[in-house]
Amino acid sequence: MRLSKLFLPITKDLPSDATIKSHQLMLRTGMIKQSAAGIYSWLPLGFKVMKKIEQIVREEQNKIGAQELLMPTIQSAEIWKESGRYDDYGEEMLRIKDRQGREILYGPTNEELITDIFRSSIKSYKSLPQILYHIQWKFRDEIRPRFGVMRCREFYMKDAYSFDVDDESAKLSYNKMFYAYLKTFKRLGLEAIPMAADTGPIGGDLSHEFVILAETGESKIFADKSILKIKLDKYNEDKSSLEKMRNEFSEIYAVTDEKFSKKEFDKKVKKDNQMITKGIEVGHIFYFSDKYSKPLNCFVDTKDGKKTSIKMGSYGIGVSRLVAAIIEAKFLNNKMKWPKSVSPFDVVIIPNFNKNNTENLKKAEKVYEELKKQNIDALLDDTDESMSSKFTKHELIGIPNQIIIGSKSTSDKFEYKNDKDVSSIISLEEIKSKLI
Ligand code: 5CA
Repeated sequence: MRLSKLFLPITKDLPSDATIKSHQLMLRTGMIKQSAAGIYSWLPLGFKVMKKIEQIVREEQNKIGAQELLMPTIQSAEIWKESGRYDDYGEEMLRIKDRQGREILYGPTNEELITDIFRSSIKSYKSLPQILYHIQWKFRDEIRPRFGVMRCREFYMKDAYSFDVDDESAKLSYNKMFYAYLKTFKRLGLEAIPMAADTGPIGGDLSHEFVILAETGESKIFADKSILKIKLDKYNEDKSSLEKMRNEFSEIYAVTDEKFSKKEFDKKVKKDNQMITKGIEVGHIFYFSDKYSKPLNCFVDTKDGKKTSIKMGSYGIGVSRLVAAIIEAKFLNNKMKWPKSVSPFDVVIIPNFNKNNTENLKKAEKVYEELKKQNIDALLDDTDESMSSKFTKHELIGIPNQIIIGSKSTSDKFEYKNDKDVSSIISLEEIKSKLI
């Protein structure tokens, strides 16, 4: 993509409510535009990052055998009345009447709808276990939407639902998801800590929030620092390995606000190992057994000919929130740096040229074409701004690799700067090998 053609409405005008870095940067670089309170349009740069995150989330869900489907954003009120949550959910639910006067709603989550899909088709234990997921917009009429896409009203979420015949097998589904989450966040360049959490309006008694450390986060964290040292590499998807992994995490104290007890914290964690800080909740998983399957009559036949209610869990990741969360976690010294896996472009090519001397631009065009052939997604800065204003702009956008074509480059070597800002003069072949 040529920068001169990219729809990138960079702006200096920030609204007064943009108080945190990610919100400011996403508006400044034209990644998003607010369309109403807590409702945003995703412009090309922001949309590209979100789609990359979505794809990583999808790949890790598929790896544990979860199957993707797509449910609508609009749901009928009927199933929510059946589960008993229609009244309980309160004002966060956006309730609508269609022209026939029928009650419908914009889904804040999908436990009821997925249970309805399941109960009409699955009748026997032989078809279990199953994990289904979708990646879809949700709406919650938050009292105080704030921090841009971090806490908004319309947001993009991956929500998965597991269906098992008994508690033991349901626990395996929970553990698989726990593992998939840790792997997903790692691929996104994030260190997410699983914290024992409250279940709120979703229900159940087993739940973990996945939280990344950030001063601007809204979740309060109380943990033993040693949780940061657990290595995931030694585990795999086998049942026993997953159980060991969960045990290793469970033995270490790490809880959110609602679960916190000072007495227990002081008893279990030595003073110098205590970590009290803030974080951003990027994922949340729940096991609630038959909380929805029972009222919604979702039963299967068991091996010995009896009927049992299906045991269910649900598992969310805030895909749109992650875009902001990654910015909060990675922003350093006034510079933005996207992790390679979700960067909007692999590399930016910055030639130093002007109207009277376009030699470097021509070189840059050649490099751009070469990279394209290798499927390297490059952004070519072909605008005729000064080098210093170009650099400022690219620090803001945060593409982790730069090829600078100016006084330091020769006929076949170019200045290359990596994500750690280390600069070297190397050939295009060498640059390519670093980018692939
Ligand atoms: N049904 C369950 C699991 S699928 C559920 O809805 N869980 S949740 O309420 O915890 O939401 C899942 C994730 O969505 C959260 O961890 C968070 O990352 C994201 N999320 C929730 N509310 C918002 C919001 N208002 N704005 C942006 N992201 C949100």
